[in-house]
Amino acid sequence: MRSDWDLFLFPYKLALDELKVKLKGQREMYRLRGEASPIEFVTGRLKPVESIIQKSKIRKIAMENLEEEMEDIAGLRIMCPFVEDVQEVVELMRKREDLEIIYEKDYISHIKESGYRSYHLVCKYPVDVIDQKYEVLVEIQVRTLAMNFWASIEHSLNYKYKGDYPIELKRRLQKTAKAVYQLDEEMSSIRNEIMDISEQEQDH
Ligand code: 0O2
Ligand code: 0O2
Repeated sequence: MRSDWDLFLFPYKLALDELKVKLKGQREMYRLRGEASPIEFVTGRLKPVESIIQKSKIRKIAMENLEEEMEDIAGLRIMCPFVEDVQEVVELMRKREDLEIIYEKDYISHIKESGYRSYHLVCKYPVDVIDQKYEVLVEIQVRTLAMNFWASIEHSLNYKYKGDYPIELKRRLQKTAKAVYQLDEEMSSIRNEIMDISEQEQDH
């Protein structure tokens, strides 16, 4: 058991704080250029110590291997207005020189059975702490506002069944996920139509 959790978690906290500032900076740049930002807002969370301990037991991760084997101690979430923005944000992340992407999981093309959709990037991010350098793992989840609405509520309902819902509830949650998917599609379609009309007006 570790007794130095605050010390252990500090580089992860620093990584989240730095990345939030950088991503909010990117959003501000879009605004200053008068362009629509693919980033609506950014949140971050450190995994609570109890959750780290619980997950390490379930996944059989030894405490001394947490840094290498637990990928979501630092979690960053980037919310996008439109579904096309998710790919744009992923491209922005791929271009960053301060971030090394280890692997990606596309739960938007490959929707989870629960109905969950999001694009995950597991990355390595370097932080300097006085006389030490760390490379911490950060899990970045990129999703639309609508996907976030669904995932946040489904997550909050999950406490009782831990994902193992009775079939009827599972079916109803899948149905709400489908409605969210249709909402994203329709919003993009409306946006495209408005953009087309604006372009036609400019041509005349
Ligand atoms: P800004 O410039 O308005 O984004 P923090 O440490 O405060 O940066 P934390 O603890 O990681 O953030 O997450 P928190 O406090 O839940 O939310 C982070 C930012 O996302 C806050 O903005 C919130 O206002 C914003 N936010 C959260 N939920 C929503 C939402 O549903 N819609 C919108 N548009 N924004 C949301 P900041 O950081 O204060 O500043
Ligand atoms: P939190 O912090 O409470 O959100 P692992 O990451 O090791 O747990 P796995 O299966 O490889 O395991 O990860 P996965 O499924 O790629 O991503 C895990 C995270 O994605 C979860 O973190 C959730 O944030 C989110 N997620 C995945 N599936 C669902 C789902 O069906 N519903 C919701 N609401 N979120 C989902 P945790 O572990 O829940 O931690």
